[in-house]
Amino acid sequence: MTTTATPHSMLALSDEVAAALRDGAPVVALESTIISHGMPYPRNVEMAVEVEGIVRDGGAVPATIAVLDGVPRIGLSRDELEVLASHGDVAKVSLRDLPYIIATRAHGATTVAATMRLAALAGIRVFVTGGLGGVHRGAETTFDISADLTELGQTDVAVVSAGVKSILDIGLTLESLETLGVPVVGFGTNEFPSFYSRTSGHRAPMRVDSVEQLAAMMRAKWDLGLAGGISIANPVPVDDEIPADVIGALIEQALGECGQRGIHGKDITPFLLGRIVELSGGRSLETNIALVRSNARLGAALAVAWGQVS
Ligand code: PSU
Ligand code: MN
Repeated sequence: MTTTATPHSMLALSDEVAAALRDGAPVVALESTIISHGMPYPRNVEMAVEVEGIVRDGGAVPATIAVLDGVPRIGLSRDELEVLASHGDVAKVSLRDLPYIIATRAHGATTVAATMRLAALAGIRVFVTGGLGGVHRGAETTFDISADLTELGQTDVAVVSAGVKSILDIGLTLESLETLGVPVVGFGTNEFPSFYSRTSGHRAPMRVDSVEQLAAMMRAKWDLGLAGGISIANPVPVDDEIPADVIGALIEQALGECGQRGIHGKDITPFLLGRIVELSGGRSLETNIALVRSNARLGAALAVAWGQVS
């Protein structure tokens, strides 16, 4: 059975991605906020190019997603990646920002939420990122809860991440995902990973050890009409991990500074990521890149497995 939906007419697909979707070949979506707001230049563009290569080596076509001059693009050229990575005026675009960025013909780098939606509109079902947004610490007073969660609750895309950073409240994030009906799967682990670390102090609600089982979950969920995504948490490789107590102290410091400086809303996550890179002397950046590589390998394998059952 082949499920080739026609991509939405407002999207601009690269020739390679358009051909792959037409042929029912494996495609992996990649987000762009991680490039523009998640890592410093030029490591960000080097990472983006390298990760696309890893997806290709894994037998799938990479589709990095962003809005350029107001056009949602599915699959970017090297030059377009460079613009996202280095251009000073690229907005961080979550779901609510899409209409404005399109109408004003601006550049926007898409978050997990916005990337999921554009991927689904293109007909892509597997998406690789670094870390998910979630419920921020103190959300009981700030209401700061990422639209990544509500999007996972309604859009049919499997999202591979390295879990949730402890800049967020991991326990509340997992509770919210349960409420939203989102399966949260530990890949080869009983413990839910916390991005830089393989541990978090929270159990993964379910565990799967093969991409064939993940693809079977996707098939079962969507055949049942259970709308929404699946969160696949892939722990950072052992050799690249930063132990939870080491990174925890740096996160506390960065969070304190965030409060003192009055940074809030969509600026919080980029500020914290940048500050943690500085405080760790660059070590967190290496870990971040390593986990995205690892997620790209898993995502490509999953897209191939999905192709067998879709
Ligand atoms: N977490 C990371 N790296 C990132 C992000 C989150 O470890 O780059 C980005 C993702 O694009 C995610 C977004 O979707 O931040 C969440 O932002 P907010 O909390 O403002 O929803
Ligand atoms: Mn937020």
